[in-house]
Amino acid sequence: MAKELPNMNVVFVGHVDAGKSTTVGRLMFDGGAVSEQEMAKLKEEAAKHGKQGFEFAYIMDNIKEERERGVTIDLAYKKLMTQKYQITIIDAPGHRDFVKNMITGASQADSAFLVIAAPSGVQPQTTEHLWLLRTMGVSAVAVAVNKMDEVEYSEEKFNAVKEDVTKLLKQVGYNPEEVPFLAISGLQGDNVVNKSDKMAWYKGPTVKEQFDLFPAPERPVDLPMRMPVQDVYEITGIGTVPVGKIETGVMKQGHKVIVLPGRSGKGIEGEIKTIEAHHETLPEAEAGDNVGVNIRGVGKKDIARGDVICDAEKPAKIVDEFVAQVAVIAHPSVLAKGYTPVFHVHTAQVPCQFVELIEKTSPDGTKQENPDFLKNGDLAKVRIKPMGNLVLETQADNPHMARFAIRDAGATVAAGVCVELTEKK
Ligand SMILES: Nc1nc2c(ncn2[C@@H]2O[C@H](COP(=O)(O)OP(=O)(O)OP(=O)(O)O)[C@@H](O)[C@H]2O)c(=O)[nH]1
Ligand SMILES: [Mg+2]
Repeated sequence: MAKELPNMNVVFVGHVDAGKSTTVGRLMFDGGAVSEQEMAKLKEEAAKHGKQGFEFAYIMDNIKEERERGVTIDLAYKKLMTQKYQITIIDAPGHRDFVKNMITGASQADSAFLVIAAPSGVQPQTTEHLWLLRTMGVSAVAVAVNKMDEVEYSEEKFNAVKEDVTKLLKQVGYNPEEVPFLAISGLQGDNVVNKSDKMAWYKGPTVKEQFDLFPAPERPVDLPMRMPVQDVYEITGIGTVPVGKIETGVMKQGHKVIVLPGRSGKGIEGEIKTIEAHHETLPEAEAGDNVGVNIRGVGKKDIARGDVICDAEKPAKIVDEFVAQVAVIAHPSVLAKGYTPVFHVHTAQVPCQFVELIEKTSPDGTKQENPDFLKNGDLAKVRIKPMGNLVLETQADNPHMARFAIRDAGATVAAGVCVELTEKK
């Protein structure tokens, strides 16, 4: 049998209306996955809702409310084969009300396209999504400057957007030299699958070609097995099936595991009975795979979103307190000791309190010990206490389980990584 191509999960993110769904829809249509008839039907439906131009987005936006409003609400997935990879495309919503869904999408991704509309350039969720990609450990990013048709396919406009985004990339911690910029029009089909004949100045890849230029995802199979639970289903004939992405390690049938914190808060032990991906039963799965599992000894009441299925021999810890490096991205005022926002760590959401501000570095480079407060642009070392049971690891032990985003009042205010922790006894 021919060796299967490696899997890669690619998320499309960016501000609302940047054209993410349209670009993915165009990719499907020009790639032959959607027929002319189907396209004509979608066009008719878009017109019926007064949403002319949304027909390509409708390929991805299937929910009634999404089609009526012309916004993506939940994640949508599509498969695509390239020369090098089996790609799973994840189309994320850009609207600020649905950032939670975007975070889930980013947590499943190896690589990302940050889509920006050329006429509007960098927008609030452009910045927020880039920070979240970084936080969720998505290391390979490409920027698609979309709607080039609306700016007369101007190289000047493209370069202006590129300059702004380059600054942003540096701030967030990406090396701009490693981030390709694509000039495209999802709606018109320029440089999506087919090369555009309207931008002679553009020498870069198409979206389709860019997939194969992303580095092969790193699969941390040597670290202990960790699978944060995304959702839990009850399936007739099988039983309780937690689903999620294996972040690190290898999972096998018969594997002794512990679900942390689990309903008890102290962990629930079990044994992997079945592993399933894409309706196929697998003897084993590894880091990077999105799977559903059935665990002997673990029922519906024992496990929920935010729990982590761990190797029982080398379990993660439930933390009492931890020290983190935190970057303040967008807070309306200042953060001080006692601040208790919600932390998004892998798939968990737990309120945590800032108990000590140890030191900070301001954007101008000045350092201060025991500062009274933190504000936008500050990088700080902070001692934090979870107000519930939280599984987290240090950057040194397992970087895939160490990052978090801090959200408050519907916005991402900060992002960080755990550097030290003490275990809850
Ligand atoms: N002119 C032009 N319009 C575009 C292009 N791409 C998308 N649009 C239009 O932009 C609007 C939004 O497109 P979507 O694909 O729904 O945008 P999105 O980024 O998926 O939006 P959300 O998922 O809601 O965040 C629609 O009216 C599209 O027709 C493009 O390349 N050129
Ligand atoms: Mg969309």
